[in-house]
Amino acid sequence: MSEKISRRKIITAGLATAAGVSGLAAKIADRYGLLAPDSGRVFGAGEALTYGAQRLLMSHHSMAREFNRSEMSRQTTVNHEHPDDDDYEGFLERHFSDWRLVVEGLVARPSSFSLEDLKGMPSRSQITMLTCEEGWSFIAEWIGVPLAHVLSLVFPNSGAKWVVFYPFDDFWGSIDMPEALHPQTLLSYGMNGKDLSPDHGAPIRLRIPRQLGYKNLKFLNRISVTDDIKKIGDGNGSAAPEIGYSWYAGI
Ligand SMILES: Nc1nc2c(c(=O)[nH]1)N[C@H]1C(S)=C(S)[C@@H](COP(=O)(O)O)O[C@H]1N2
Ligand SMILES: [Mo]
Repeated sequence: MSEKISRRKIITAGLATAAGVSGLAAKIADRYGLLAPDSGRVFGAGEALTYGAQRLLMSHHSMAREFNRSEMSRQTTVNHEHPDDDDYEGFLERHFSDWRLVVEGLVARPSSFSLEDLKGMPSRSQITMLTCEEGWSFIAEWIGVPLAHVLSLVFPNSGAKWVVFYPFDDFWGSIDMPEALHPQTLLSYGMNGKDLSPDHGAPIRLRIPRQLGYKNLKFLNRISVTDDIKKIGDGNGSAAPEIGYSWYAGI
């Protein structure tokens, strides 16, 4: 762990020095797809370098740690309860029987899937840690369908670079394709042997154990694939930068 951190620091420092000298690092980072969407902001240069350094260090297949059953937390924590929203409350009352996840954008076959459809797809269970940026965490078992599988059903265009998530609240967000196709990135419908509770994100949430809690978007409604993240919202890739958190939240 400490070895990884020091390697990361060295690379970040290297890129930072290059940036300080010529501003070339950002150009190179952009050229190789290593620039985070919010890199134009105040903390932008640093964010670009963190994201870039992690992308250089980690192959797409480096895995978040998975735990044993005996290491699961006795209690789970909720941060941000389910939305106080008429549409959401309606779906909840009807046990999401008429809810459908819309998957659209730069794809050959825009589709929508019911909760039953999603539960019928190949599933993956993983015992991982959810870590909130506020300083708490818990270990639980999440089950869901790999996002990669759902994407394979809609045929993203070869130019597709980002996957954007729209929940029932305003906390929209996005991830890049390597993260979207990672085997541990799930559209999760169950936690600790039960359906996801509303406060933990029903009907489905993004469960992305390689990134901090706030990237794990709950209460999903729609997913869109795009090649141009700058056109969405204020162009920073998610609602998080608007409240001071970086777009990229790799652990
Ligand atoms: N749609 C939506 N997703 C969200 C949030 C939110 O406010 N809205 N909060 C995030 C934050 S900050 C954290 S730490 C986790 C918490 O997940 P949990 O409530 O299941 O512990 O959800 C994330 N996903
Ligand atoms: Mo969080």
